[in-house]
Amino acid sequence: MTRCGYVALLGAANVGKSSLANALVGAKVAIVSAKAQTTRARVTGIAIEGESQIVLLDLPGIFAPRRRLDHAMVDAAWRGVEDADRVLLVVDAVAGLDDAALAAIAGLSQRAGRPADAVINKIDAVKRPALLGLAQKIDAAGRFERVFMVSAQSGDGIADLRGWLASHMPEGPWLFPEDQLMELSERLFAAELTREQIFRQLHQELPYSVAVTTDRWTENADGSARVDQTVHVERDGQKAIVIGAAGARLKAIGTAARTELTTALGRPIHLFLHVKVAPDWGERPDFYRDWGLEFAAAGPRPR
Ligand SMILES: Nc1nc2c(ncn2[C@@H]2O[C@H](COP(=O)(O)OP(=O)(O)OP(=O)(O)O)[C@@H](O)[C@H]2O)c(=O)[nH]1
Ligand SMILES: [Mg+2]
Repeated sequence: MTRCGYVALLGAANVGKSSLANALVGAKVAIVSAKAQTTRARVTGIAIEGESQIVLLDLPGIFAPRRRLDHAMVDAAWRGVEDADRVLLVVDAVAGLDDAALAAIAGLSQRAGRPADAVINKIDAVKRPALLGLAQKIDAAGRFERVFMVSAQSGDGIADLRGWLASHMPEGPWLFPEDQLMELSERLFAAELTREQIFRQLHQELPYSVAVTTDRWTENADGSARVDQTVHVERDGQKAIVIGAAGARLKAIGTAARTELTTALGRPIHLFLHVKVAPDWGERPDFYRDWGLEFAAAGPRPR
């Protein structure tokens, strides 16, 4: 008898949802950075435990949206919850139940009927007594079957959580081949790895003004591939920062992204980055469509 089901990772921004998805899968499927709102759209990672396939929906965080993209991100998070068999509310052990965490719990309580557990992540960063108080508060919400304590970073508690999820997946055939780790295309995954470096290497508001697309993917006879991507920025000044003095920043971004992509795909990749000013990318439906985001999530708005 096999089991297979969808598990949505819900929570505030930056609590470690993507890190947790990677830890549960045992491979990098989702990008991670120290900045909030790194994840912009649903990323599907696939974990296997015994006879169970656990399809993890890593989602954008819940936050107060302002731009059109923000609205589409929060909308994607709630749609992910609605598409899942089970929900994991992820809470940051350090941040605790802040406004965004409470908003996630409130929204989840409105969506009754779907079983949910809570996960306190980053337990490596706090002392034990603080954890117990937080676990009690989460438990008092009355919405969660179990409250787990884990560290996606150290791996502490991950095997327990995976085992629990595996035994609570609905009975049924596996939806993905055994060796498949994610549902994202190579082109989109490659764009994500470049955006991850932009979130890691550039600061203040700049990463939020950037989108990355893979424009061409050319297979070479020797098994390597040439990948051409565009880094879209909103203003000229941002283009200069992304490129950096004598092209140094763009080179560092490209080198790090290429290394990650080569490792993930297990073959040499030649990555070429182009930077383009596209002031309106956040208002262009094609950017949303590629990522499965709802362009009109916030309804039509005057420009
Ligand atoms: N100390 C510690 N840090 C962690 C742990 N898990 C994640 N982090 C860090 O928390 C930050 C955010 O991690 P992400 O996985 O990107 O968080 P997220 O919830 O997916 O964030 P968004 O996509 O922006 O909503 C990164 O700097 C991670 O390295 C953990 O178990 N312990
Ligand atoms: Mg994330």
